[in-house]
Amino acid sequence: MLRYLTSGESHGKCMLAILDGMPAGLSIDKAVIDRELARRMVGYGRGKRMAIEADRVEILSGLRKNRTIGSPIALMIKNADHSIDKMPVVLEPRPGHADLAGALKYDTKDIRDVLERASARETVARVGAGALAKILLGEFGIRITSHVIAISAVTAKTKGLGLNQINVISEKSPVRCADPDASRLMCKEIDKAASEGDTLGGVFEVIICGVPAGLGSYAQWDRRLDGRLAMSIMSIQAVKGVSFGIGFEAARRKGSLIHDEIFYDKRKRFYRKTNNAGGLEGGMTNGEEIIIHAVMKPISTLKKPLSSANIKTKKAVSATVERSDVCAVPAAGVIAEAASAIEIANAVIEKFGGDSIGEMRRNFDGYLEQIKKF
Ligand code: EPS
Repeated sequence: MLRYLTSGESHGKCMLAILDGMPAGLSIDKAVIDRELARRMVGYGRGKRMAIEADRVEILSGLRKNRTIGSPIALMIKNADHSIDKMPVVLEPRPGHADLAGALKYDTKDIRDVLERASARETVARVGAGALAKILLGEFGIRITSHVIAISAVTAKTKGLGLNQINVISEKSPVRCADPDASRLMCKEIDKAASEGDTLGGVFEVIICGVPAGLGSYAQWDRRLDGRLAMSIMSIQAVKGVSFGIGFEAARRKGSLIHDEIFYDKRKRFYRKTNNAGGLEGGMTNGEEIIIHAVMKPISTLKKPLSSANIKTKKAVSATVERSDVCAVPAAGVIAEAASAIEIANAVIEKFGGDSIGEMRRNFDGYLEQIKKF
């Protein structure tokens, strides 16, 4: 079983992740983790914090000579801005943030205690752990990518683009969008929102390819892989919805117009011409690409704040204004890649055993043979 915990406050000393359950014998290149951390930092609409930080991982445990040994792996990413004890008291909760519910729940008179951990800074630790999961998946030819398909009302047109084109174009785009025209409009919308003291949300797509059929299971509710993936992505700060394949559009179409018909060819074996299911049927992968869409709400720190009530005086006030981002949808896609990498890696370990990479490879190759002969 692959599991992880994160620790750390936004302005504490560092962010930490412990990933437990990685097989032994896997080579880990620290530069690969740093590359993922760097991808999370960029994106048009990010705030001033990203100019302060230069996120780099330190691997504290779990490796010998850059190889996994079956031990839990501890990662640390230092915060350049670590002023937690000097940060001012916060009394005016932001609508949409964890501020008020968190203060009530943990019985604190300083919302700073809440926002320091609720902050999306936490995701730097998830991206670190996810990068390790991606390295493991790479051994089995499984690749994960993401791109932004909408920011506010601007929607990208990416129909007909292959995975490599999506990758190349979106990695060059300031908003990680594979449609250059939409990219420009998205940046304009972000500028407009910034000048109005507002924030913007959007939708991103995660694509997972090279996944064999049969990961996850219908046998028990908590083994359904779509459920696990949805939980891991829903738990990303500000994500409000997750769907697979054609998602909510399924409500409008008849069964005959949505289910992906099955064909057989001696060379291709079982295959589909469509992928409306998004690669998952019965809580299991079906061998097609996994397609996930998720919506991120606009960030709740507004430069032109909404109405609130002071938790000490109880008087009507404007919500607190913190340094923040105008739009973080491009970063959210990278975080969702990491979150889904951990879930897919967990399912791979579950199916193919996880003590050593050699054992996993034998089991994986044997299973592919079994499918071939089916
Ligand atoms: C973030 C760090 C935070 C914010 C943002 C994401 O840094 P600071 O609060 O010091 O500016 O930029 O977090 C939020 C928007 C939030 O609501 O928590 C990061 O590292 O991603």
